[in-house]
Amino acid sequence: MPGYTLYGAEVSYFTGKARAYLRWRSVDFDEVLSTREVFRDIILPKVGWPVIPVAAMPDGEIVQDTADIIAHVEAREPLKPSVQPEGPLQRFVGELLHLYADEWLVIPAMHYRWTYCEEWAYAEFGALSAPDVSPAEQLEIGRAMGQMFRGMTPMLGVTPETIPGIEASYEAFLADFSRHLEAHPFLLGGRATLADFAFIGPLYAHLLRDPYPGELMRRIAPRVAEWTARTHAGAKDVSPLPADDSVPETLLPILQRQMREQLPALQATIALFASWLESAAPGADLPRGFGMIPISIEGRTAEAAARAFPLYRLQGALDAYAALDPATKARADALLSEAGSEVFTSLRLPARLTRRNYRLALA
Ligand SMILES: N[C@@H](CCC(=O)N[C@@H](CS)C(=O)NCC(=O)O)C(=O)O
Repeated sequence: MPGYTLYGAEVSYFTGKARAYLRWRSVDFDEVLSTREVFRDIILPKVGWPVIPVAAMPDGEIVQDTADIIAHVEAREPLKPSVQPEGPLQRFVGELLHLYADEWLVIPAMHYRWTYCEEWAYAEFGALSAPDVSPAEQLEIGRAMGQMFRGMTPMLGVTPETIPGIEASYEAFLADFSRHLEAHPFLLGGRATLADFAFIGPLYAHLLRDPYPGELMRRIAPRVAEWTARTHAGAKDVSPLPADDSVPETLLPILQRQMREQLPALQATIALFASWLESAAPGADLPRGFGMIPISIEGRTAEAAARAFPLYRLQGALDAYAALDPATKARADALLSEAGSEVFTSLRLPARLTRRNYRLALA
């Protein structure tokens, strides 16, 4: 039986997430570098816009968005254990961490790459895009491509004012995650789950592999560097997750940071989404952003784009919360209260979101 194909690159955040998952799942897959030709011949004609990773299923179906790629592979490969934790509380916490890794740790990931590794990143982008041309030509191609990504950093709220806050927050996150890893091989316990692969997004391609943050991580958080390399290599499970659906206490500081930093940004984005909805046609595609919102990281504030996609990952976490039975919901509420956010339980999306034609749309 033919296997899966993953179109992507080492330098890409979300390719790392999909690659680590496929390795852990032990399915037969080839990775194809997303060169200019692959964008022209496969990604743009099938997906309609330039994005990686893209996966081809064994029957040729093309899937984009890492959560959809993972869900499609899970549905086709009824292997145990599932990438999702067995316990509903564990599953909910896993979706919160998924939201944090995909849509908030992107801030330090982009900051460290584009503030400290700009020229290096241009060379990397050029080498993947046009592997057969000279290094000088690669640099030119990489510069044109990379400048688009570099240009996204102010939109994420990376500014001279916030940079000290972003660095303080990231270093504190590394310390918290290191303490967690002293007690547990993976986020929810003895085996890898969806949240681990989501963490690989920022932590592998940008924060371990890029030279400046890679040196920083190895120096101040060697346990996180070891976890990142191990999980990216295929995450050998050590033991099942706790059967009582418990969640490691050492995750609390990470959840507290998420609730403090990311939740207010999500709340502000929901308010702008609600205004946008007033004049949106049923089933409309969502814009990439709804305007600007304030963000605050370790007391440093800036305006950032109110990005639409985080609302889709938030919907995943809200769905996992809504699926809890009353007793488990009470445990989730206690955890959220310890994490400093009772607000989460009252968050509502004013409309349901879906993916249609590889884009985010109103359901
Ligand atoms: N939510 C998407 C995000 C994919 C994504 O943002 N990929 C980056 C590279 S790591 C990209 O190609 N971005 C292009 C763009 O956003 O225009 C996923 O999970 O697959």
